Amino acid sequence: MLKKVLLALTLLLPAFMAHAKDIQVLQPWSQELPPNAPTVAAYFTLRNDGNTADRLLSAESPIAGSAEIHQHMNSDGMMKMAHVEAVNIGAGEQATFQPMGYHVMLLNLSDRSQLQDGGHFPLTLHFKQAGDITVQVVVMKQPPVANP
Ligand SMILES: [Cu+2]
Repeated sequence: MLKKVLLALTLLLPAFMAHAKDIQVLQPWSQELPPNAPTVAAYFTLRNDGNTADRLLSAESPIAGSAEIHQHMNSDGMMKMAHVEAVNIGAGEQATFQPMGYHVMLLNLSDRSQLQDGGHFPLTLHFKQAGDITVQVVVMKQPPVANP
């Protein structure tokens, strides 16, 4: 009996998944920047495995005074960053946060000790349905080769 329960628990906990709810946060990463860069961007793919739409409302990290959801957009040939209120992820859909697209921008950095290649820092994402999900963002010199 106990063995069966343990086996079931093990099957429910795939190592790379952030949590057991409907929203998966895949491959969270950040680009290594010069040591004095004023801000840092975090990227990831959100996948909604559930059958209701969800919404990323905000984010926070202990290494930053604040975090904002941003989008890069081309306006009259100029790339600009705009603050977006929230990002929707429909049932069965995914949203990719990547350079030149959506990103979480970390402002007023208070701890830069992990911001080099191989470092990592926590990032908590607040979803309307799924609640809070905390992931470890890996700092990389080169972007990950393949997106999930
Ligand atoms: Cu930004």
